[in-house]
This record gives sequence, structure tokens and C-alpha cells, in this order.
Amino acid sequence: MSPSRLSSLEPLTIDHWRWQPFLDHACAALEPFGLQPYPIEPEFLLQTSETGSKSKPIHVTTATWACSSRKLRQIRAACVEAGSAASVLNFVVNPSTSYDLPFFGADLVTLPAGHLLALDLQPALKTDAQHTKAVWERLMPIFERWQQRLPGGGPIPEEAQPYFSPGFLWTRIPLGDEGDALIEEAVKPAFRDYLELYLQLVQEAEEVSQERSAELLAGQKRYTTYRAEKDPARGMLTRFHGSEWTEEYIHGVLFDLDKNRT
Ligand code: DBV
Repeated sequence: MSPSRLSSLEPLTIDHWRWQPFLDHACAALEPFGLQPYPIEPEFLLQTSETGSKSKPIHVTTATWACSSRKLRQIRAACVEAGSAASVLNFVVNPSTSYDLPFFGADLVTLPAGHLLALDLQPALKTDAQHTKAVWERLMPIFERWQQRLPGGGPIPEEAQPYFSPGFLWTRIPLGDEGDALIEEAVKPAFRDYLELYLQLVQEAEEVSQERSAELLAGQKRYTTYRAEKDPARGMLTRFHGSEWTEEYIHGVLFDLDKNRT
């Protein structure tokens, strides 16, 4: 890890971080899209702290890789490496509201109790067929292929229903060699397939009318507000970096639509 990060688009490498190959793959896949750095305050580009006990401290690194492109308003990876306490890659692509595109979302989380893995192309307007039909038709075969290989993740909150697609891939996997093999043989190719489909949709997307863009913006705001309010990482990030830093990170960086596009 370099001692500081100067730009959000600078390659991000975190020592011993389980999800590094996933981020590397995503960065390489996005490269042809003409990426610009996305403005992020230095304290959110890279933050470190200590957790665990006084006698057995665990070093924590939280870092952000981010950029934008013509069709994608914000692409950002929230990366947490905290040894045995946690290892996380939360990766979200927020499309420009000038294109009828879903969000790309990946939540790859390793905690002492096991891995918690979520992948989806999430709708801004779930009940609008114009927004969802073509995406879901292409997503479902990919979902089915990988879902068969993975254990179910269990129930998710009812209130989250409007924000994920029928292709929401959601699994819990135990720690250890078998879990590692499953991540390598199913989660990694699923991540690649979901991202590849997403980037095809981005390539094909054409500009929409201003009226349509306003509808998409309203849908994106509902989604973003929900994600910020219910962020399951709030507790962990607060333990690691304090409440003030965490709230500013969640509202000002991770789910910043309200702040930047009012
Ligand atoms: N999740 C985030 C961000 C994270 C992050 C920005 C920076 O949105 C990590 C990090 N997710 C994270 C952590 C946990 C989860 C859990 C640390 C574990 C929390 C804990 O157990 O302490 C998918 N992620 C989860 C859960 C779900 C998701 C369903 C379990 C929540 C729970 O059990 O309470 N991601 C979540 C979700 C959507 C998504 C619901 C779609 C709407 O994209």
C-alpha cells in the first residue's frame, strides 16, 4: 500500500486483502470507458485505524477507488481490510440519469462468522418495464447459472424489496478451504459475468429525454437514500473510524447523489 493516495483513480493495492483480484478485474474491465477521477477528500481516499484489543491490535485500512465516465456518474469501490475482523469490497456503479440503466452493485463481505456475498443489477425504477425488462431477460440466465452453485443467503429485509432485481445473487459461505474454493469457482466468475453484462448495457445505452431523466433521477434518489440510511456497514465503520467520519463517508462519498445532484 502506498503511504497516501493522491487521486481516486490511482490504482489501489491493499496488502493481504482478499478482494484485491475482484477490484483489479473491475478496474481493467472499466478502463476502455474513458475514466475520469472522481473528486474525493483525502481522508476518504485512505483511512487507517486500530481495532481489536490492546494486547492484540488489528490494523484497519479503509480505502476508496472511484471514477466517472460519460455515461456513469460515479463508480466507486469501498475497500476494507481488517485482518481477521473484516475484509470487504463494496462496489457500486451509479449511471448518469441521461441513460436508462440500472445500478451495478456488489457487496463482498468477509467477517469472522463467514462470507456474505451479494451481486445485482439493481433497478432505479423497479415497476417500470421500460427500465427493467431488457435487463432482467439477459440477467436471469446468468443468475440461474451461478445461483445453482451457491447456498442461499437467507431472508433479506422486506423494505429492501423495491431495490433489488429478480437476479439478486445472495449467498452466505463458511470460512475455510471449501468456502475459498466456492469463491474462486462460482463467486468470481459470477462477478465477472454480472459486470460484463452491465458494461454491455452501458455500451448500448442511448440518451433519454429530459422527462425520462427526471423520472430516473427520482428513482435513483429513493435508492440512494435507502442505501445510505440502512447501510449495513455503519456499525463496523463507526467502530473502526468513529461516527463523524462514517456519516460523512456514507452520505458524502458512498451514496452521494443527494449531495451532488439536487
Ligand atoms: N455494505 C454497503 C457498504 C459496505 C457494506 C457501503 C463499506 O452497502 C458492507 C461497506 N454489508 C457490509 C457489511 C455487512 C453487510 C451485510 C460489513 C455485514 C454487516 C454485519 O453483519 O455486521 C446486501 N449486505 C449485508 C447484508 C445484506 C447486504 C442483505 C446483510 C444485512 C443484515 O444481515 O442486516 N447490498 C446489501 C443489500 C443490497 C446491496 C440489501 C441491495 C439493496 O447491494
